[in-house]
Amino acid sequence: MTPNTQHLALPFFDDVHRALGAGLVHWAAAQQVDETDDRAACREWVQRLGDAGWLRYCVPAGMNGEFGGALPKLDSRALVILRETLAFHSPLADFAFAMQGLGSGAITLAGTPAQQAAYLPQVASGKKIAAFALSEADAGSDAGAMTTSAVPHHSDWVINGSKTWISNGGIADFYVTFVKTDADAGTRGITPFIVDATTPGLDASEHIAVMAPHPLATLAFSNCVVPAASQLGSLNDGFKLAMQTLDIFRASVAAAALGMARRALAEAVSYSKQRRMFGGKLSDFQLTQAKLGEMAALVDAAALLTYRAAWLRDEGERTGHLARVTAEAAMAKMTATENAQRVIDMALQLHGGLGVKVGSKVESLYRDIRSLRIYEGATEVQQLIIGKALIKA
Ligand code: COS
Repeated sequence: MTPNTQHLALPFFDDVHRALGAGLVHWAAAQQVDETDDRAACREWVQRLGDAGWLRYCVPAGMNGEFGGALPKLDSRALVILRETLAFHSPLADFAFAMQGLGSGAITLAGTPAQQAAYLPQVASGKKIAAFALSEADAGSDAGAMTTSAVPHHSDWVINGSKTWISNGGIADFYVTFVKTDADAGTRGITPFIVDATTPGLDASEHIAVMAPHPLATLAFSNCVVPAASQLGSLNDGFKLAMQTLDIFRASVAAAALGMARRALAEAVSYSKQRRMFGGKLSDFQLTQAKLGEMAALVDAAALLTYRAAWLRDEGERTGHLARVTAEAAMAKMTATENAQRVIDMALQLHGGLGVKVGSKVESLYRDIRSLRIYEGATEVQQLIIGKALIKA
């Protein structure tokens, strides 16, 4: 099944996005990856996405193309098109793509030229798998409450503590890890470090199994020594960097949800046109038409908010007036993930018994979508962000 690409004609997009979308649709439709083992499948997807050049959209090009990116800067609309299209085909392919961007995002935003040169080209080619380590058992929505710490030791830092729900945990080559460098300063005492997976004192072997397969692990840091050169950005300024990274990727989570919702709608339309019932087709009934109409409107509402958030950020980069797009990204993430859950549920209902049969597309989408309403800021966090922005304005 191939997605409709009419939305690429919207004025949010440029010709570069339209060409990207058209090429990607054909590539994605031709890919078949056995996803029985999520870790092996994720590695396979990273390799394929790297070989095909799609991961080049996860990093910027650099002044002379030295970082390997496809475009001069991280382009939110390209990320949106890639995630939407990949998620339509395989939520795991989308996940593999997205984590390369999220995991390296803080290096793109605040890395030194040496850090960028060491990591970004490898992320763009798929030779290194990236991860973003922010959450802890008692610091999920309240990210500032983290307790994993780094203390200076000679010219190094020593990390102790634990991170959890880390996507790509156990298969990543490096973890951008946010830790407390001033225990009493709350969100103003956090610094990220790039921790290579082979660093002694880092254990990523505790895998977490979730309802829709996706590599996740808990990371244990036990006197894990990292060099001063692995510090990312200014000391104690890491919370803002984490939030800036999320500002970019939250709109892309919205796009992933949108891709899944578009797939569910396409499956529902196709099924309702062939399913025989009461002497006609399922699509003949007004109840079915009303449901499909509602689903299409939920999808388009999500799409417009998602494209607006991405366009606003790109426009800020282009004009040099990069205002915060936190509230717009939050609206997109909240609406697209919540709407996708409803659309997928309605698609499943239209499939009747087949909808809950293991192996049917709507059954796997039903499981795939659920975590998107939680990760990278739960719906309730997005509501809080939007509300706070309104009060501040
Ligand atoms: N860009 C730049 N700076 C930002 C920012 C953003 N998007 N969001 C917050 N900040 C800054 C604030 O301006 C504030 O700066 P000052 O200390 O200079 O005043 C600082 O960061 C703290 O902000 P705030 O007071 O809003 O922080 P809170 O502790 O209240 O937390 C929420 C805010 C809940 C929004 C934040 O913790 C959050 O996003 N949590 C969810 C985390 C998440 O997504 N986890 C999933 C991880 S990835 S799977």
